[in-house]
Amino acid sequence: MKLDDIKISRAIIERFSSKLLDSLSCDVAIVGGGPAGLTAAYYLAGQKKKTVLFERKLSLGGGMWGGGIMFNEIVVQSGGREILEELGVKTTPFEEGYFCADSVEAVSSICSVASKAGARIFNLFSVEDVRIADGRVDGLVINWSAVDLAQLHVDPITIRAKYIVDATGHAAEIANIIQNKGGYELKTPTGKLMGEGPMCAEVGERMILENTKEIFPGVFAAGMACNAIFGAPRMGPIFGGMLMSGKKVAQLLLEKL
Ligand code: 48F
Repeated sequence: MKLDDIKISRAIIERFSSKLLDSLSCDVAIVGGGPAGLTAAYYLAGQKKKTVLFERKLSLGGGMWGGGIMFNEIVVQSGGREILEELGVKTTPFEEGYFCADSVEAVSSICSVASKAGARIFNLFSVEDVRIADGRVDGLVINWSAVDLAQLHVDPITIRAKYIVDATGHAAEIANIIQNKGGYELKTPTGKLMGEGPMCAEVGERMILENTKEIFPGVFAAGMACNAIFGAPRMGPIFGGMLMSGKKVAQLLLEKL
């Protein structure tokens, strides 16, 4: 059989278009493909919820690839270990209560199980705005990341979602858009995006689970974005909180859907 270049092009265009068209309306749209967003996608898609995830970068995994200071090992506590094992990631006990995993194995495994569970994952897409109607977010405004990087003036498109997850990490980009662009109050004690505090693994990891909740009608936070929104400490290269937060947000949304 001779390979036809045009057929290859048509396959990509048709298959991608049908994936994107089928994602224009979904149960949950997750912004950010770091450990928290991917874990949430896995648990939601596994329960047959139509889950779409947008990641700005070429590769998924957010800050997990680099472990700590680019040493590609991650540390988790026992709650994080349970999730890693559920996701098929091998863990190695370090000292009592501390477990390690290879960050490359962790990221690639979580991507794989989330995708195989049925999450529709779109890399190279930036979420640049939200759609707000009747005081509730009901959609996302998306554009090619290349448009953003090249600072081109190209209008985006919109997708509809029953719920949105802000899993954008330290930047808490969706909360920022709601507050700074929309001028709305968030469901924080001050009504504002409170900003993350200095490092403290113990408090940061505890608070992240408390802070995994609805931050605006229709929008939930997961992962580091939670602590950035609620003024809690960062926790550095311990990743159990990210995984547990991703699982918790999925459980909260499963109760609602
Ligand atoms: O930063 P990130 O890994 O967030 P996370 O899942 O995990 C945090 C840890 O990596 C680490 C930590 C551990 O203690 O503190 O930082 O909470 O992943 C966030 C992802 O979201 C993407 C971004 O490129 C990254 O891969 N992202 C951010 N804003 C947007 C976005 C956006 N507007 N549109 C699409 N993707």
